[in-house]
Amino acid sequence: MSLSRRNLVGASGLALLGAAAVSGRVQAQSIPEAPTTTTNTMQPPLYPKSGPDYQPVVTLNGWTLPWRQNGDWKEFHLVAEPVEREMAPGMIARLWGYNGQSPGPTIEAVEGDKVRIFVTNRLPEHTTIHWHGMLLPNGMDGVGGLTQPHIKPGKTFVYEFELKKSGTFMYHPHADEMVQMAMGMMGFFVVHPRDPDLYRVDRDFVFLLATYDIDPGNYLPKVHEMLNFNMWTFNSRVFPGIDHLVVRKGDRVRVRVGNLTMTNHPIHMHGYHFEVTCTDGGWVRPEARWPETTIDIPVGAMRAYEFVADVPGDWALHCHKSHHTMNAMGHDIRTFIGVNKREFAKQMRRMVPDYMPMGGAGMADMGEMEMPLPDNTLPMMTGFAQFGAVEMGGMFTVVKVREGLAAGDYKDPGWYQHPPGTVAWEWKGPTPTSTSAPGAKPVPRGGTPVQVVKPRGGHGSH
Ligand SMILES: [Cu+2]
Repeated sequence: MSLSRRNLVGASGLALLGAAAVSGRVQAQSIPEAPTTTTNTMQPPLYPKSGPDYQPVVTLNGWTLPWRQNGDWKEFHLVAEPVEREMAPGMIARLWGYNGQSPGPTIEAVEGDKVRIFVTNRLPEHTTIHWHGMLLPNGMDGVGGLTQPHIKPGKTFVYEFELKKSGTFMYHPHADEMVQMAMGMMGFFVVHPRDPDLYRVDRDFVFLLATYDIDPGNYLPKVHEMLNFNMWTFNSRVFPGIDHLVVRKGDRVRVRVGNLTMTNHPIHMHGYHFEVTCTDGGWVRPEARWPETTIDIPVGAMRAYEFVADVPGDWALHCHKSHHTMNAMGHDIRTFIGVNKREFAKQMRRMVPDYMPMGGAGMADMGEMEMPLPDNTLPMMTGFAQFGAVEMGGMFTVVKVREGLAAGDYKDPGWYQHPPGTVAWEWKGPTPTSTSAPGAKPVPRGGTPVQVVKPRGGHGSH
């Protein structure tokens, strides 16, 4: 070995030694395996086998990354790579993600843990990982160019830090962000309190909001899109492909929602008044929690809410922007409400033989319509439940609260069996004709009140 080579090794060896004193790097002798999956249904929670007890989270249509203990360190291995994600049966998206899926696996650890995360880059371009919300040394913050060199294709970098606080964090690249996040690179990082009883819940669900612009018949998102997305997803899945949140009656439930899209999403849950208990800045003190039925998830933020599941049923959980509960929607669709479709369709069919008129009385008929679709796209509104078409897509799922489930049983219990007499029902008797509200002036049928302005002075000259 030449002297210069020896010097070079010595120099980097010195740097290693300096870091080792802080990080215990000498213990990082080998890279742990990188578990991978192509499954897109919710995997069972990963209960801790050692260390402090905690209630593990479940990731809608996702999974938790297994780790190995190496001395004081919990070691994880993330692989950034191209993946295929089924968004709902009938549509596949070619995305970038981690360990076989997008979003990446959820990372779970405990406050005070030392974590060592190996990140291997199998993308065609460089990347990094930023640990969103995490309090850590600056050089572990993952901002390419600013706090570290980029991870070139084929290379593996190591991140090491101690988990200072419990809470809910996220991970995503801080390198060519516009492309890499538009391609689906993101994941959750949940840190449980060291005290197993602190803020303990019985069920803990996590999902990330992600949006894509994928033209019907295509597989790749258009990465330059900023506002006009057409796939509005929970964990890169759309209704009816999104897992239900199965809950045992009486359980205390937490739902953690992270937003890595380019717009806010007001997440609304039916049937309950919940409390906001955590942001990506940490836990909300119990005396500062506030009641909600809709929680707006700002861009680049996480909100967790909790409730006690005391009312059984099938409760809708969805984004309240109504365009976000639609799939593959063309935004240039005209509004046809009030148009006589029959005459219009006759004229259209002269030009377009298969033309199907839609939306003459609203858009609800689209929910039940079976139209031929291009390959690899989804109907705009779809999904059926026990009473018919739900007329939703996108960011919509169901919280299923049931009596008598076993702890940790997340299996779909089917649709809710309503007690007799508790479902809205059709009136079959006579319906009286409309009458004016007491004190109101008569209104001409079928129109807004016409304001009659009498000419002043009775001359009628105008
Ligand atoms: Cu939304």
